[in-house]
Amino acid sequence: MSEEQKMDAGWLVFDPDPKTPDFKLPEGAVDAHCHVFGPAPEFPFAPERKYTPCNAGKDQLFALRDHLGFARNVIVQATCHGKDNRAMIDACRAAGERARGIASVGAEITEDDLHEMHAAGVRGVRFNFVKRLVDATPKQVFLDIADKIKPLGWHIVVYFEAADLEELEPFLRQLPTTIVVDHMGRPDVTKGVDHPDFQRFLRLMEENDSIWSKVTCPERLSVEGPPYADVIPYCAEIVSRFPDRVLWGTDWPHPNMKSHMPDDGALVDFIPKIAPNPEHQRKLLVDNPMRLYWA
Ligand code: 0GY
Repeated sequence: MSEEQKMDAGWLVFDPDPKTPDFKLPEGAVDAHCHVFGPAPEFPFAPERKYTPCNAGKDQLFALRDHLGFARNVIVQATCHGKDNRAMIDACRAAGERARGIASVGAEITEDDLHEMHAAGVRGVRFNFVKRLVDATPKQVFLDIADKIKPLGWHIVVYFEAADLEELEPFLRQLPTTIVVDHMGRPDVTKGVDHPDFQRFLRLMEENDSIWSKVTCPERLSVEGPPYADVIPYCAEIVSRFPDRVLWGTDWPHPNMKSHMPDDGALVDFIPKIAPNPEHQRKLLVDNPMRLYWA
């Protein structure tokens, strides 16, 4: 790794030896939220990045996929690579039909670029509103990108924090495609599911069939830490109310985790706690991601 791409001090590296999950994933399960970082010598991190992670390349991701029992991955462009989607696209190509991708693009993206990405397996773009991760982008830029990707049948992944939803809601209602919200819109789990911020998110899903949620990242949202019991009610509420519009993923290699690094096998064991019903498990892990990414 070159000198300027050394990982940040205090950065935790992903667990190299996760447990074999006790929960047996259904046949064809999809890890619908994970990333690749570099490796930096081949795929350098973006100059505008807000953090420098460890290297976590496609071979390590595919080994984790097989170890946990997943059939497929959805690889989401991480902010440390900015709008340079080469590492994600390289991983999608290497996985063949076993991976799909979500890209980050700018206003300059052309139809040809989008078609090339589609051929590699990309099926959506990510709009990020988390202030510690990205500089702000004018909403009109995102709306223009949305118009460009819509004809390909792609969707939009959005990442924001609960307190920002009120301001974002009119914008989200304007987007012309399916919208997938990362990590349930990051509820503050000390506040309870009845808190107005989480209720606002549930109402948005209730009123808009086009809005999906990833019921992901207990390790990121939890205040208590493993086994993340404080996050269960939030995920369980969304899964039981919107079983046809939920996705699950590991979030490997877990960017920006400073308190602890989760065991990815233990994260898989979290699934039956938030989706106890086997039919809901099948929708969450197989039917929903297949419909959105592989149809
Ligand atoms: C996640 C969460 C985070 C980071 C990113 O693209 C990213 O850098 O998504 C975070 O720091 O909360 O989904 O991986």
